[in-house]
Amino acid sequence: MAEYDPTAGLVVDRNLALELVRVTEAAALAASRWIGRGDKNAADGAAVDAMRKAFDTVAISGTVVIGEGEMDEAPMLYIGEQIGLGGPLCDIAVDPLEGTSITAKGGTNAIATVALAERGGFLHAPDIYMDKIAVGPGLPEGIVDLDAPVAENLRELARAKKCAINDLMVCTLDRDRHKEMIQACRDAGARITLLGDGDVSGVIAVSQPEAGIDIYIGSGGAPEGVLAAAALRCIGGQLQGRLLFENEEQTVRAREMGITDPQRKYRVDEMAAGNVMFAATGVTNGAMLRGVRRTASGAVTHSIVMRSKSGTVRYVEGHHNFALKPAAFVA
Ligand code: VTB
Ligand code: MG
Ligand code: MG
Repeated sequence: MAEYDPTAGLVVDRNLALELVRVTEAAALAASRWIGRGDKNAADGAAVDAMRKAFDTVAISGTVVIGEGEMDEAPMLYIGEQIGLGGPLCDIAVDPLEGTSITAKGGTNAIATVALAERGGFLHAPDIYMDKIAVGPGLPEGIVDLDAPVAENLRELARAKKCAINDLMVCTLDRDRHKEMIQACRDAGARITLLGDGDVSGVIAVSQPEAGIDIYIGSGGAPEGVLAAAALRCIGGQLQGRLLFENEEQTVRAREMGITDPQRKYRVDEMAAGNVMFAATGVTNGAMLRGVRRTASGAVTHSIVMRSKSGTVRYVEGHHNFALKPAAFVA
């Protein structure tokens, strides 16, 4: 008989985090076959398919709450889908290929990503835009705010970081809708990094000192906001998010998903509460992760995995041997 292990409950937890890496590795490997081939839907489909299969080997009773869409529009990893082998009840947020266009063009920063929370831990964000503002750890709560003018946010941040505004690096998606905000940052004297796609890693960058990003500002996918919040729960940092409703249909849909106050500004712990885990694998090279590299016999993957409970962040380099395990079965 096995000896009594007072940390047994934790062991399940810990192992689950590493299991998630297998899931993101599988999606990244599948997507990597489509890098630069100009077909973002094929890349996305390959990632979704591989991730879905990989979940079949994970010992959870998971419900997809942030997924590929509604049941009638997404065949796999749709919202409400039950996944996993059976095990602890949990909610799952996925973006099997965050950066489909980047992948199709062979650009930078595409990742495969997953987050896990205890049942009820994630905001059930509809697939609409979310306004986001994020800064790294160690700053006073509320130092920046979605409702404050850009110049004021930058001034406060520079003051707290004891630097000049022109030392600050802002990160945002390169979109026409951000024109005014970008101009306001430039007028205030800050520097800016414009991303083609991929605001999950853009937001996470604020909490990675080596990324050199001081603040993320701008609107992107709400599901991506929840995934980024899951990561920040583990590594610290502030993210404020507010859903952006463009029409009545979206408001109604959100109400059905339990969102009663459309104006609400969500903090990290309101988007990703309780015990949370986050994993991502690079598809193409980025500031956070290296992309999938093909070798003569297989591929090398680079992943990050973290847990809110311990705050431990691990980088995992996976060397996959396709002679023993073809890419389709890497999970
Ligand atoms: C962002 C970005 C994603 O969607 O969330 C973005 O991180 C927002 O939508 O990679 P727009 O492209 O319409 O600006 C993606 O680009 C695609 O999911
Ligand atoms: Mg996606
Ligand atoms: Mg996405």
